[in-house]
This record gives sequence, C-alpha cells and structure tokens, in this order.
Amino acid sequence: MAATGGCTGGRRLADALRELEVDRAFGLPGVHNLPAWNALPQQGIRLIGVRHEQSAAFAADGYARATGRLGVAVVTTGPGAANTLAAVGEAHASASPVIVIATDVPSTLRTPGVVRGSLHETSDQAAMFAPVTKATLTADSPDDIARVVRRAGRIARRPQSGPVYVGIPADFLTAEAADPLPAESTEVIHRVDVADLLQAREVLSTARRPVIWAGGGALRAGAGEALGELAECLAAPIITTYAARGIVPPDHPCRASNPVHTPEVGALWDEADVVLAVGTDFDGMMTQNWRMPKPPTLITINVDTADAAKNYPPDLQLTGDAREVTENLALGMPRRAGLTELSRRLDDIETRVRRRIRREEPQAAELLTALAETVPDDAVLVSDMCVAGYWIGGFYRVPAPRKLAYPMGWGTLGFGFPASLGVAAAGGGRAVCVTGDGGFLYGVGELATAIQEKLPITVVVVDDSGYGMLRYDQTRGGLPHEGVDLVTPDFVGLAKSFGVDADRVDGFGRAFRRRLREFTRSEEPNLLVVAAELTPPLNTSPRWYRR
Ligand SMILES: Cc1ncc(C[n+]2csc(CCOP(=O)(O)OP(=O)(O)O)c2C)c(N)n1
Repeated sequence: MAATGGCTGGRRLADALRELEVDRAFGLPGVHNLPAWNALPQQGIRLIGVRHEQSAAFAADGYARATGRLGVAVVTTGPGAANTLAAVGEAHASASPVIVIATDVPSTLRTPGVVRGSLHETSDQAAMFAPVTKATLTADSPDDIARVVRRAGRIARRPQSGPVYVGIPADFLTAEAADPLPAESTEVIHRVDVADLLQAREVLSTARRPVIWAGGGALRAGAGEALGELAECLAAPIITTYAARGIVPPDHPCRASNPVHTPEVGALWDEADVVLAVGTDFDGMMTQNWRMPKPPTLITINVDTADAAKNYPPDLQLTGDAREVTENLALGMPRRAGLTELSRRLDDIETRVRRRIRREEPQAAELLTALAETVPDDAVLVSDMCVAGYWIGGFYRVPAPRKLAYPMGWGTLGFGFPASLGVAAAGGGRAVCVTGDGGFLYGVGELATAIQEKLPITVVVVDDSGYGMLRYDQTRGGLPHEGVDLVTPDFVGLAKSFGVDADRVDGFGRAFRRRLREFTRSEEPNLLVVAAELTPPLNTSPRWYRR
C-alpha cells in the first residue's frame, strides 16, 4: 500500500543507512529504485550517479578501501543488479565492506515459483549474488527494510568483512513502513585463549629466525603499530601481502619492502623456523600457487579459524581480532638481539632489488620513482590489472595503510578508474589511478561522472595499444598475437570531449614526472596518457621463480 502520510520504505532505507553512518552512495536509477533517489538525499546521503552499475559497486569498494567505512551501491532490478557482479566479486575476494542495495520486481506482480515476465524479472535475484557475497538478505515487507539494512551493515563490517546483498521489492520503497524496532546489539567478541597466547609468545621468543607475514585482515584491523612493535622485539622481518601493503611505514626497520616473489625476500621465508601469519589466508597469488614451502612452525592470528588454516596447516592458532591479539602478544615479549643486522640486511635487499629493476626494466624504475616523487602524501594510488599496476602492487613504497587499492583480490580488470570515483568521493585526498588502455575502456564513461561530480582524480593511462600482459604471454609461448592488439582511441581528445583536462607523453621520463606533478596538484579530474610498453614483473605468474 502506498504511503499516505506516514514514513515510506524509502525513508526507512535512508534512515537505516544513516544509522550505519553512510553519507554517500553510488548508483544508477531505474523505474524500480527511483524513489531511493529522492529518499536518500532527503536524509543527507549524497547519491552519486555513475554511468554503469559495475562502476557503482567498484566505487563503493574504492570508498570502503580508502576509508574503512561501508561502501554502498544502489542499483535497480535484474540487469542493473547483475551488472554489479564482477565488482562485488572483487569486493568479496578483497574483504571490502560493501552493501549492494538492489530493488527487485514489485511484490504485487510476483507469483511464487513462476517467472511471469514483468519488467527486469529473474527467478531468484539474490541467488546470483550468493557466491560473491557474505550474505544475501531480502526485505519481506516495507517494515522489514530497516532490519535487513542494519543487519547487512553489521555483517559487511564484521571481520572478515565483505559485501552483502540487500534486495528490496520495488513497491516497498513507496509503501508505508512502520517505525523500526530499536537496533539490537550483537557484537561478537572473540577472547583469545590465554594458554595459546603464552605458548605463542614462548615459541616466538625462542625462535632462531622468526618471520611475520601480514595480510589484509591485519591492515583492516589496524594492527600495523602492534605488528611493528612485535617485529622490533623479535628482530623479525615483516613480509606483507598485496592487501597489507603500507601496514608499516616504508622506513620501518623490519619491513621487507618488496614482494615475496623476489628471491631475496622469498629467502627470508625459506630460512624462517617460525612464521607468525596475521590476518591472511595465504592465497595462490601471494604464494606462487602454494609452491612456498610450509614453514617448520606456523602460528596464525585470524578471526576466522578455517580461513587461517585452509592453505598451510598451522601448528598454533590464535583466534581473535588481529590488533588485539597482536598487542597482547607483543606485551611482555622480550627484546632479542639482531635488529640492527636485520635492518641492514633488509636495506641491502632493497638496494639490490632496486638496482636490478633499474638494469632490467628501466621504464618500471622510472615509473616507480616518478610516483614516489610526485604522488601527494594524502593521495590514494589506485591501480588496475595492468602491467604498470603489477609493478605498483609489488614494488611501490606505500606510505601508509589504505594508500594503495589493488584488485588482487579477484584480479578484476576494469577496477581502477571506477574505484577511483569512490576513493575521490571519500574526500580524504586525490585518487591517482594507474590503468592500461584495455582496462580503462571498461569504465571510460565514468569520465562524465568525474567531471560532473568534480572528483579529484588523476588517471594515468599506460597505452601500449593492447592487452599487454596477454601479449607478453603469447610472445613467451612463441605464439602469434591473437586478440591482444587493440585499436585505441585518441584518449586525450576523448577526455577533452568530456571536459576533462588531458595530455599525452612518451615514456615515464621527465615530461611524465612534470605533468604528473601538475595534474596531481589540480583540484579537477584529469588524464595523462603515457605511451609505453612495460615487461611484467617477477610477481606476475609467468615470471614466478618457484617452479
Ligand atoms: C574482468 C577481467 N577480464 C579479463 C581479465 C584478463 N586480463 C588480465 S590483464 C588483461 C589485459 C589488460 O590490458 P590493459 O588494461 O591494456 O593493461 P596491460 O596488460 O596492457 O598493461 C586482461 C584482459 C581479467 N583479469 N579480468
């Protein structure tokens, strides 16, 4: 029944989102979800319109990664909802707290068990989301909207965080909805077992060569400072996964700056007698598909016991919040000798790796130097699945937590530019997006969003006129180039046609550095095309050294 004077379901949706401290969302309207476009702004939620639903979910993910807060996408029924799936899958694989709010066909037009053929109808919209979310929730009445949205927020944020689907039959948004019940508090508190904690402290303090392996769960829990302290006590190197890059500052004495795919850093793992793994599941991309040997002793810290144990069997598991457990572990940990030698060794590894990059791939060295010199401290570097992005994911010195967003994860091409919309809309600093020409074309229409919303984004398109990574694979395999060489548009002209300032340079040399500096100091969105072809780095699978 349409509301006649009381509150609508749309208002309940907006209120529930406000309770979750949501103040911006990303979406695309349709006849079904149109009431949300009025209801959300009325409650102070800025609903940013994008040009494709996939971008709405990527932007929500980018927002969540940059801020640690909930990212929200608002999309319409059927194709609108389906268009988000790849981006929701990326958020799922990267444990990003995202809520996708999708309308469904009006309850009044549904016949259970039958697809009648009303606009945008599917047999089971929620089921499409099941494999790529933590939970799928559907409101069963207008009154139920507040409950499902609150619940979605709790589930999305609770570690291990991740995306949640919320389905709302379209008629519920305009129907009258009763006052919601008071919000329940259902915080789950894990208390780590004290005997296990003492045992872990004993094993670590007597280890000969301990190593700390930090994953995305550690970063999201804010465990960086505690990990840094623990590493100093133990004189243990900290190896980070892609998701944990920036967890300790680049000048921390224990940081292994480069990825574990470089043999020198891999050797730290091989030599370890005890590994402490925090907030990680040891996925295939980090472990060279599990070719890294199981360490003699593995201790894990994770909220999810099964996730912690699924790839390398742990000898001891500490179940709980990564920060809390790490802080407890560090308390009373005796300080061991060896920090100076460790730091010297890590510096030496860093020097050798950088020297090798300069020798073997001078263009990548120039790119990394240019980024280090020009990207402002508060900016977030957002990289796509492109060769330049793989260099960044592995070798860029990330200055702080949440200053790199990298879709590995699920390995989702097309993430970079639309995720940058969310990063920039968060207001914490500029988004500097590095993407290939192929990946950029996935979301090129978002140039319109960037200019309309005046979002501070610099897009660096590395134009090699093709799917460079796959061209490399074909060349390596001695195969002719099929499907990998692309006609690319005049990106500068294209950007300018949207009103976005743009320029093109050759290579990553001085002209690139100068323009990047200028562009990243602007208030406006802009785009810098770089004609360059890079060789993939050691952290890409064809170049893994463990065979
Ligand atoms: C959604 C999706 N589709 C396809 C791929 C496979 N893929 C990985 S990298 C890549 C090429 C990307 O080309 P471009 O953006 O131009 O970057 P480059 O490799 O040239 O640096 C492709 C097609 C993927 N990872 N994700």
